[in-house]
Amino acid sequence: MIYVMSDLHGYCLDRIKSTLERIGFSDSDYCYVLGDVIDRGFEGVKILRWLMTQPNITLLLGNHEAMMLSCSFLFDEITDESVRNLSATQIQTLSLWTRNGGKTTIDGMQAVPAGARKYIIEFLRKSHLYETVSIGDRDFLLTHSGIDNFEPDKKLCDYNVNDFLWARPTLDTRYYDSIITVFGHTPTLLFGYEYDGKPVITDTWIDIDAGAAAGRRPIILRLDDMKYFTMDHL
Ligand SMILES: [Mn+2]
Repeated sequence: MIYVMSDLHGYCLDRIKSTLERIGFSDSDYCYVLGDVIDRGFEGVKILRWLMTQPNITLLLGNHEAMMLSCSFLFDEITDESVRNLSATQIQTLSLWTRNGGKTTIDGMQAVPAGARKYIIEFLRKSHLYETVSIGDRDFLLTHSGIDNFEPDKKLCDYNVNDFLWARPTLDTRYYDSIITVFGHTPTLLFGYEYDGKPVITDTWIDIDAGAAAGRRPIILRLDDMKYFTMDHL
């Protein structure tokens, strides 16, 4: 069976693992994580390192991983001189990331050996922006934020990277008629209090961000039967 989760934002890795165990996630199942595993919470780097070892879990990039990648200049070797030599653009990029909760990830990266940092960055560089999966006769497009500047006939490869990372769909947004677009990024609560802790499911898309960035518990959705599970408590 195929599961999706999103926007873990440094949620406790042990709770993620215990939830997967509780719901019976096995080697023959597959899980996609739709980005934003890092920042705000404390265990983002730990989650990344765990994901790197999971053969049946795939990470797609979120805007937070993209911000981390654009700050990869930080992770080579941090010395007084390298900090003094940051360019104005690098300082701006770094400031955008720290304003978005990047501090916990920077601390997490500093706590791992330089060699391991290199592999984490490599892993993110190889991660994709979207993925398509089919279950029976249903097709799904998985991506972090939905699709900005959406046009039904436009090819996926013709979109701008940021269109998959920073979109803010509304309840009126419609994507493809015959492919369900699944994403996170916008906490479902923002669509109305009735969606608190639940996915939002419309005709053409599903949002699964239950709001871990604001201290809520993430959810895992099983695409085969649309059953969702709330993660174990911290
Ligand atoms: Mn996001």
